[in-house]
Amino acid sequence: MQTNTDLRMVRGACPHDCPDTCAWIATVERGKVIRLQGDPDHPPTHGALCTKVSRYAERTYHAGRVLTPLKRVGPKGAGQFVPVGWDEALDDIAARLREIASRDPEAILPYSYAGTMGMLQSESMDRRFFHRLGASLLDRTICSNAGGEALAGTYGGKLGMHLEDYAASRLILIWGSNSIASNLHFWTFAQQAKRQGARLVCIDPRRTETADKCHQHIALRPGTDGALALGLMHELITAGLLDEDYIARHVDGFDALRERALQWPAARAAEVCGLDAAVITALTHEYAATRPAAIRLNYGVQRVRGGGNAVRLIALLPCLTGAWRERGGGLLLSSSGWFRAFRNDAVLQRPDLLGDRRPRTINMSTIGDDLLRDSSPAFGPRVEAIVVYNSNPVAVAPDSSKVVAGFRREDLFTVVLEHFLTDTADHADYVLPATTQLEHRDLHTAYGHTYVVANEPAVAPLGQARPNTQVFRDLAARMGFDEPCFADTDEQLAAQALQGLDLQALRAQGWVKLPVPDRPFADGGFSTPNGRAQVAPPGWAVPDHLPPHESPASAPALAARYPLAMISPPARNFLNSTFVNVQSLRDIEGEPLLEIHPDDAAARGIADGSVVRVFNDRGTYRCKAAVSTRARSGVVIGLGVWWRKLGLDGTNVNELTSQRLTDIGRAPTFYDCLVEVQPG
Ligand SMILES: Nc1nc2c(c(=O)[nH]1)N[C@H]1C(S)=C(S)[C@@H](COP(=O)(O)OP(=O)(O)OC[C@H]3O[C@@H](n4cnc5c(=O)[nH]c(N)nc54)[C@H](O)[C@@H]3O)O[C@H]1N2
Ligand SMILES: Nc1nc2c(c(=O)[nH]1)N[C@H]1C(S)=C(S)[C@@H](COP(=O)(O)OP(=O)(O)OC[C@H]3O[C@@H](n4cnc5c(=O)[nH]c(N)nc54)[C@H](O)[C@@H]3O)O[C@H]1N2
Ligand code: SF4
Ligand SMILES: [Mo]
Repeated sequence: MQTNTDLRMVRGACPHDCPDTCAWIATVERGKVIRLQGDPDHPPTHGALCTKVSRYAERTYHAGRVLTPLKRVGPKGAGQFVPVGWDEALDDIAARLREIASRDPEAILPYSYAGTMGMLQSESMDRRFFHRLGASLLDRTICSNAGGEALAGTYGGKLGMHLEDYAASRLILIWGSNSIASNLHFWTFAQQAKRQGARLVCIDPRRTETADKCHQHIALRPGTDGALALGLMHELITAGLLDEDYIARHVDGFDALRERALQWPAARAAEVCGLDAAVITALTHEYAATRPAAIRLNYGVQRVRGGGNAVRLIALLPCLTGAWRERGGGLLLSSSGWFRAFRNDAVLQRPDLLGDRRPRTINMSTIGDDLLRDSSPAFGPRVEAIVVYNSNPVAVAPDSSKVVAGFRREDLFTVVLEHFLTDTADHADYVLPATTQLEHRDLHTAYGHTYVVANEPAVAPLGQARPNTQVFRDLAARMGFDEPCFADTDEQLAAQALQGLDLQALRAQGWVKLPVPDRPFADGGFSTPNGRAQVAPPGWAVPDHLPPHESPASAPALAARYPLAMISPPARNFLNSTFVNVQSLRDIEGEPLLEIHPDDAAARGIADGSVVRVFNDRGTYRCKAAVSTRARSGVVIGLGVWWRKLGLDGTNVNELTSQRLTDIGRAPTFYDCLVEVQPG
């Protein structure tokens, strides 16, 4: 787009790990981005970016940007570096990786997540490089795997309602989601529905800003959503509120589910959830009687031991009432599965470059333990090199004292591609300066809507920053990888990335909607092999409520010592640990806080604003207390994810979280964490 000679408008996509994947328009004046706004024509974005990404230019031109390659000069983890040239850095990195690979390429581990979700900068040339090298594979479980696998087992894919259709709902259960903070553009549609008379019900242990704006807030105990879903099913069954026709035609395994649900009268579920039974009964009748009724399920429910089972149970609710029949009825957890047929992942990522090799897989959620493991027949070789990009594991991975100990290993060779000196970059041997979304090309699919969004570079790379793709291209050349795919430019990668879509429309308007059917499961047609929703896919048990790893029910001795359940959901003005260093946003969030209910605070002599010690067997974290009824009693909340180095003692909430995994999906259990709190 062109307006006049001084100002240029460039179309792009928000790269962040957020369901909304907004389309943006950057205004560029003399080579500098002076303004970023939401695309008014892109239906999900609706012309508005969230507060944090409106500051993306502030982040991009931040004085702390890493703009040259840096080489470590101080002790591991001290963050002391000197600038070096790209050739020196890449030659040395390639030599080190070649030397390790000559002994065993599996001693090299890529570690990446969704700092950018772009198909190019997040999963293209990097994957080709590590596949060709034969490095260890990474199981990318840290966010959505429990719920994602659960949903795929139930519906056959990560599939759900159209975002826009929530405007037509008459009842919306916002379940495990602080939508105003983390899914703002869904909230816009929920508000439309509300203005037309819809009721909004928020199911969340914390009284979030979203809960404040809903008609009803159901503050259950963390990790008890499976019990709540079973309590609802019990009432649906016993009160005769099922859509028998929908179940008979479109659900497999209902008899076993009925048997399970009949063990969960409202009183039992209420006891587990810490609710009144009448709340569960009333919600059941409202859910069954209101048409259309929608659920916006989000990942907040699945960061506990039983998270996978809970998602399976909740995902079955709209199948039991036939809520899928109407536009505005059904459920959305993730829409990413709709993109599968249109993404050429195998072409971009080239798993065939592995040849016959089948490297071991390391779970990113247990990186704390895995960096500390010695070689063994079961584990394979000790990790000797780690290449981190699009992620900040030292801040975001659970049980961080272990993660830090791993990254401090003198014998671990660490390369970090980054914008800033994060907690992880501080531990690098080399930090390589990465471009931001304003400086590189990319293509984005989404997990909260069904549009592909393209990103054009708005400005030239700042300083010596390079796109991730270019770094892996350059490393491949130095490693002697001479397959033609390592020469593909970003333009060529973009041309390979998608199929079956109107790419001309994508280029012209910056986004294109997938041809997803209207009311996708109105008449069944799930993506399972037989088209029916599955209560229990082959090899899976009938879903049930599984108490958290750490709860009075499952670990009474532990609960006696650590009686408070801690959850650590995202702060509104940060994106995981991104933006924590943007001053204007940090000013809004203030400082790391622990929300604690007035009764729990009084019992411990804790005053609002005073410093507290939060601790368990894994560690201690000090921060200030916010005495507040946002926390229900028995639950404390540490909004995340702060940079460790900005914390009082150089730690953050993940000092306390555990590496134990979920029932399904090998995912972390961040919200399954007992602690005690004391003044100090
Ligand atoms: N502003 C902002 N937006 C973000 C992010 C961010 O860090 N900041 N992170 C992004 C990422 S990576 C993701 S995965 C998504 C996450 O998206 P969501 O999973 O929707 O995350 P939250 O909005 O924090 O919602 C989680 C909510 O679940 C609640 N919760 C915690 N435990 C339980 C429980 O056991 N049961 C129930 N019912 N609720 C529970 C928390 O109190 C919180 O309010 O958001 C994305 N968007
Ligand atoms: N206690 C607790 N811990 C959590 C969570 C929680 O709710 N509670 N949430 C978890 C969840 S849902 C997630 S998804 C993970 C997220 O964990 P991560 O994916 O590690 O997310 P971020 O902390 O945002 O770190 C992303 C980093 O990528 C960098 N980056 C961005 N774009 C680029 C790029 O183009 N190139 C390069 N080289 N780097 C780039 C950013 O500067 C940033 O430092 O955290 C998890 N950790
Ligand atoms: S973080 Fe989410 S809401 Fe904010 S601009 Fe990006 S996609 Fe939109
Ligand atoms: Mo996430």
